[in-house]
Amino acid sequence: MTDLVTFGETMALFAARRTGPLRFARGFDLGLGGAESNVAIGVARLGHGAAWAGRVGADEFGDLIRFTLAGEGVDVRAVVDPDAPTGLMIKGRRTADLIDVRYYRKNSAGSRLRPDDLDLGLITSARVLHVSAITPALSPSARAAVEHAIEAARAAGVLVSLDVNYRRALWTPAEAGAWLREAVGQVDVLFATEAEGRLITAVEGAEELAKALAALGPRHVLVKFGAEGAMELSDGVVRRAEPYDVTEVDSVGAGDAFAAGWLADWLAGADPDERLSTACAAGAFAVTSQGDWESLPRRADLSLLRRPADGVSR
Ligand code: KDG
Repeated sequence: MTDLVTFGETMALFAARRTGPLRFARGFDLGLGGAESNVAIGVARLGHGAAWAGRVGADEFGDLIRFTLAGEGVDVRAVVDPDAPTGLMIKGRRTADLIDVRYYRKNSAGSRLRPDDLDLGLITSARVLHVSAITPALSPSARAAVEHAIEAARAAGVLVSLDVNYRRALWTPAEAGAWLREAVGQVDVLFATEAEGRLITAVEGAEELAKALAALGPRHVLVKFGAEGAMELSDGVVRRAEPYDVTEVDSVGAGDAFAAGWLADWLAGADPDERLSTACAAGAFAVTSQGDWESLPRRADLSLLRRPADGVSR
């Protein structure tokens, strides 16, 4: 039994060291990234049990993913696929402020995820199932896996959380919108940016959008404004959180960190204001260093953002 179960594709991540066109990058840092495994790491760092399921290739990158996640305390339920490679994500820095992500994931092991890969007993005995709308865009079998897991979790009374995480490299806004409109009625928690929310329902204004999304089913709607903070609509009550003042180095993964912070505090039974604040703090930590998840906070780190005037913690 674990607190949170999530699954999806995690890829080997090559991050260019130099700014400029990718062909001049010369050197790359090797790591890993995947929206759902980023959430699993974030939840584990904040003190809760987190399991991640997915498919990886029988290759060095698959080993990197399995061993790194296990090292972060995540319960890894990976299928090692001998017939497909681990997918790749290449992160370039086109300018100092513009990150350019490319995927090499078509027919990857992760995209071959299927319903049989999931341990339904693990899902139905958890407190939270977290999925992203990246997975249904990967392949018909991956889509079936998400739908199957949501159905099983709902039937067992497990909190179902969905992060839109729209990836235009994988599907069109119309395709994503059609899937999301079906899915949103099956989930308890929805994470979206304003633009992502409008894939589901074309309503202007963040508060009106959140209300329109909540009317479709989710009890908790989280609208993220990036560096401008976030808004939550839960049980008809709107809360807004100001952003933390940090220097942004790499914004990729901030949304996953936000979801991890929110879900960890939901698991902890935190007060809703504190829960939203933890979500924003986790998102803020995520942008402070290179990598999609490396700078995610532990509980003790959260207070560091209320930092001393000289910026030194002793
Ligand atoms: O949010 C960041 C993640 O999504 C990233 O680590 C992986 O982009 C990714 C994807 O599509 O899975």
